[in-house]
Amino acid sequence: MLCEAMCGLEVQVRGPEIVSIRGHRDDPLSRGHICPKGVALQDLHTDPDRLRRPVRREGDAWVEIGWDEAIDLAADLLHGVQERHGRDAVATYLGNPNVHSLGALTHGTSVPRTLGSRHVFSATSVDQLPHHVVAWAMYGHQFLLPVPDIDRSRLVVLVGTNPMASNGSLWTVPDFPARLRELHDRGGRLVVLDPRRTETAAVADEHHFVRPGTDATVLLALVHVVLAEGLARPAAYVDGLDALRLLVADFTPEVAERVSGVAAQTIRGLARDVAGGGAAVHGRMGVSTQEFGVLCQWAIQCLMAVTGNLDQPGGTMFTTPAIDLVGRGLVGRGHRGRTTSAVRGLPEFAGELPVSVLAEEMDGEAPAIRALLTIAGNPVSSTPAGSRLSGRIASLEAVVAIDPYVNETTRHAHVILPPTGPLERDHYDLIFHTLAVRNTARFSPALFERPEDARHHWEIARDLTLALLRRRGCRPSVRQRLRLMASPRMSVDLLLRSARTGLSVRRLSRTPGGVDLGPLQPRLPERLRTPDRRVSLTPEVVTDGLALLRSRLPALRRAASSDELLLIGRRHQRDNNSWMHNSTRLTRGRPRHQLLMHPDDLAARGLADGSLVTVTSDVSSVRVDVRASDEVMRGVVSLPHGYGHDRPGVRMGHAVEVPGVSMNDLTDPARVEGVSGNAVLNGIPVVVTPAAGA
Ligand SMILES: Nc1nc2c(c(=O)[nH]1)N[C@H]1C(S)=C(S)[C@@H](COP(=O)(O)OP(=O)(O)OC[C@H]3O[C@@H](n4cnc5c(=O)[nH]c(N)nc54)[C@H](O)[C@@H]3O)O[C@H]1N2
Ligand SMILES: Nc1nc2c(c(=O)[nH]1)N[C@H]1C(S)=C(S)[C@@H](COP(=O)(O)OP(=O)(O)OC[C@H]3O[C@@H](n4cnc5c(=O)[nH]c(N)nc54)[C@H](O)[C@@H]3O)O[C@H]1N2
Ligand code: SF4
Ligand SMILES: [Mo]
Repeated sequence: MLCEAMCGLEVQVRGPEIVSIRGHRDDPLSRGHICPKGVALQDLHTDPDRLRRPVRREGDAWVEIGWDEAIDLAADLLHGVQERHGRDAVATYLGNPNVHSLGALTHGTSVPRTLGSRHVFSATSVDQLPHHVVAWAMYGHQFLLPVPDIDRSRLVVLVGTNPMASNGSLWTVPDFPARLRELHDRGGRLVVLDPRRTETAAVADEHHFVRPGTDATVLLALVHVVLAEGLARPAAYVDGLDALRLLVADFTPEVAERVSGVAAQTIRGLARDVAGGGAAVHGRMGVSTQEFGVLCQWAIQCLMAVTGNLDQPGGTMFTTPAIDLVGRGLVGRGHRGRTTSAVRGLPEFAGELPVSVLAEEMDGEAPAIRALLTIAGNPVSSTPAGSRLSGRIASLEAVVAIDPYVNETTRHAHVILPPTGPLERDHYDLIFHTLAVRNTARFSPALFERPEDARHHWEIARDLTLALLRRRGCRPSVRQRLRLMASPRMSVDLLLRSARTGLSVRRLSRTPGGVDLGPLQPRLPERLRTPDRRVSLTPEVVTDGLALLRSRLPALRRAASSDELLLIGRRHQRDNNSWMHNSTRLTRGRPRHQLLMHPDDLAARGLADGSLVTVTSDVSSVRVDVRASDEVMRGVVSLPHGYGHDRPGVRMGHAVEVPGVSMNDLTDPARVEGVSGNAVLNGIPVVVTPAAGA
């Protein structure tokens, strides 16, 4: 429940105590795997700093209040702002843990829907928005995201993703290390492209450094080679091969080499290898949260489609989940540009605006946004120019949070509504079964009953929705009432039964490890949601972005030979975005907050390993200790995000010895991906100097 791998866990309890947490051997997907974060659920469960009852802020102090009072206060605050300034004056930000909470998915969105503001934001636009835009443009649905069928692949190519630490993303691949071993045992290979020699690169057969933000040239060159050498063998439902050939004609391996540092020879070899079949190419954070994120995701989809690896065993495939979000229309197909942000005019996608505009919409004499509701989110730590955003949030008329922690953002809240923890609630993974390497289904009933004075996320959402409606003098429709009153368990049961797979909550409860529904199956063209059930390789919304890349090539080429430093992020297996830093289990050992820099770059600046340095971007500067490491390529420095818990009042991060800094104090909201508006979090130009007074 903490990451996308959705491992089945076996928790032994004695009364209210947890005795042990282990991987569940009978889980047909995770096969007994567990990582340190899974074990740390115990620390989360017992953490005294985790809120169990609602709190209201009085100055700098938090006062516990009852649930009725808290819901009323939250509704009064949000409704009051809407009465005074209109519906759009309240913004909602939905954070990452929403996708890991069943109740948040079944009920949570009723609150922003009821608020009816166009200012809805989420962690999607600091993460995977380019994937959704490309899936929508090529396959007709934002959630038609193919995943590498690693269990049958011959070749896996990973670009800007580090599953040894992250356990996979938009790719539910629990126990990646074992699956990689099996790939190797079959004689298969793993190739990694990353500006850092990551934990995944270290176990790969090949690792190539790539200069941050230049992957699009490499990926387009791969497509170029396949088409130029006559290696294309697309399926019959694929259109636009000739148009694609023209579009990528100038993206030769030589052009890519000059800007990215990846040898033309390597690109040619890799293209031929991918074209040989049984190959899956997957790109994640590193190629999503960068300047050309949409072009990167598009090039990867084109590469898979033209080489015939799309929808084939061993290639990239679509799932057949028991609860089919796409097939049953439970998630909309997506749409783009129905509204735009007021200040910069960035387009919405699927009803959300890019979070990079959040702070600017709070600016000025008559700001568009006057109140903020965060649901399982921490935008001050997770989105660009966090410090600046923090200042804006502090001056809002109303701030409400549904969150179990006083984090860098919720410390500004007027009231916090904390939901139950992951071991106190029922769980069925609606999202990640849709992205898994094997079709399975699992229902996990709550391990502990929720305490009398605690509330589930779904109950909070239900009560807040009803309280908001009451203030407007509205009554919920019968359908709305039914939907709000049905527990998540009932919703899942209904969805399972109506899918006619023979599954139900009762049936799944008999097999706690989960039910195996078999390997991934070819699903195209039936599963496509494009009007003509065909795949267009050249959707204009995407290919229009090529002009910008072309115009940036000279600058990228110059930068490649300059001494400019580019900042990239980093995830550690025992970090979890901006939270879980209260767990001693996860934080003990060597500190992990430092800036990594290549020894040559340190020497060139006269900096000593371990010294305190100032890192300055266009937005801000931070002081942090530097660690020499040839893991990062020359010209690249790396900081993890989610650190810097020393802001006043924050009750997260007490287990980390050195608070570190928030990487997002350096990232720049002005730098967004051109098509989607997704934040650019990698490849940030920075200057590193000795810290004054150090
Ligand atoms: N520079 C940089 N920035 C990044 C990234 C990066 O790689 N580099 N990664 C980005 C990515 S991929 C993501 S997803 C975002 C994450 O960004 P966010 O979603 O904004 O932040 P999280 O750190 O996940 O914070 C989640 C909050 O949810 C709360 N929470 C946990 N469980 C629950 C629950 O069950 N219910 C409720 N209501 N609350 C809960 C936690 O207490 C915590 O306060 O960060 C992004 N920011
Ligand atoms: N332990 C742990 N697991 C997690 C999380 C966590 O915080 N901790 N977060 C979860 C979440 S919300 C998500 S979204 C996933 C993310 O899952 P991943 O995408 O696998 O995670 P990252 O470690 O951010 O991997 C991004 C990689 O891109 C590289 N990179 C940076 N810039 C570039 C570039 O320009 N080009 C290329 N080719 N590579 C680049 C980085 O060096 C890094 O290795 O992880 C999930 N799992
Ligand atoms: S890999 Fe992810 S799902 Fe599995 S135990 Fe770790 S945090 Fe949980
Ligand atoms: Mo994420």
